[in-house]
Amino acid sequence: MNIRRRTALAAAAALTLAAAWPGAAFAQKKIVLGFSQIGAESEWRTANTESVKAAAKDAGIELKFADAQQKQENQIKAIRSFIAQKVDVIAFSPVVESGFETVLREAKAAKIPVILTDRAVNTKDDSLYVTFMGSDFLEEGRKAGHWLVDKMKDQKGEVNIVELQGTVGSAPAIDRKKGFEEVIKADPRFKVIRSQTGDFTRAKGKEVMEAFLKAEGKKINVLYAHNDDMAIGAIQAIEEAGLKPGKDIIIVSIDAVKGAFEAMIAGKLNVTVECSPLLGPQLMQAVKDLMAGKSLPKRIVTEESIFPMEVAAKEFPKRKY
Ligand code: GYE
Repeated sequence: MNIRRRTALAAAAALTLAAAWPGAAFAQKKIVLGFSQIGAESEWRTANTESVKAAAKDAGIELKFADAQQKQENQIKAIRSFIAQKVDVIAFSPVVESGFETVLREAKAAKIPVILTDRAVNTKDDSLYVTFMGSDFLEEGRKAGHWLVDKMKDQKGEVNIVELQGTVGSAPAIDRKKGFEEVIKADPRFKVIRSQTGDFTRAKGKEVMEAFLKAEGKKINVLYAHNDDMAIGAIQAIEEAGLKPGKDIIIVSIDAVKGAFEAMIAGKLNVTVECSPLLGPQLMQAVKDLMAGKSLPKRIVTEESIFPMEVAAKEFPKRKY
């Protein structure tokens, strides 16, 4: 019997034994997953990181975790290092949509499957990743728009909106803007009078809202923030300007993190559209399925809801992030 055949037989025997006695000395080698996280820019992101780490632990998957501090170059470096370390699977949440093709090709050439979590890339070659799991950001933007249109239905006159966009070039910023516009453009009373990025952070959200207030003052009827953190930062700016957030300015945001529920209970935020960061368990399941040779759907969409201020106190105790 040649060596290759003998090795194959031994491996098959080890697998059978490992299946019969999980945890026995023959136990299979741990799956190694390289995960490149965007950063720690928001409450959402922190919850996402915790979910991924906890789920890897529960699944017995060895996680190599890299934080890119919101920089694409760091993500590319991390992915290259995962390729060099020959991890079994790479997963990452791309900070922006474009510019990842080269490194994705390198992973493909090294035969390491890539799973996109949370954010998408805008490549035409979808053979560069196995699946994309995460929310439908367009739909989130639409939900925010529909809520606002309904809220304002009895109001006369113009509805002047200021918009705090997420990270420039990121999938959630692009799609949340688009989905919202799609809905509000049906009514000419709705106007986005200022729109600028707050990079998904509280500090930037506050800073940009201060500038909006300086420029437009009491003209502002509505703030649409692409995430709760920026809305929370903006709430501070609005209060410091002597106005009442949630009353003088209606505030619509996205994520539904605990901080948003606290703001809603305090009457300062009117509504938040849910975007779940708890992607860890389904990511680990996908990694295991892949390693077991199963094929995955190209798109796995997270199911989500919307929470207006009126239900905040009742929902708060049930929130997991
Ligand atoms: O909404 C925001 C975070 O990509 C969906 O990133 C995510 C977004 C989330 O920083 O809070």
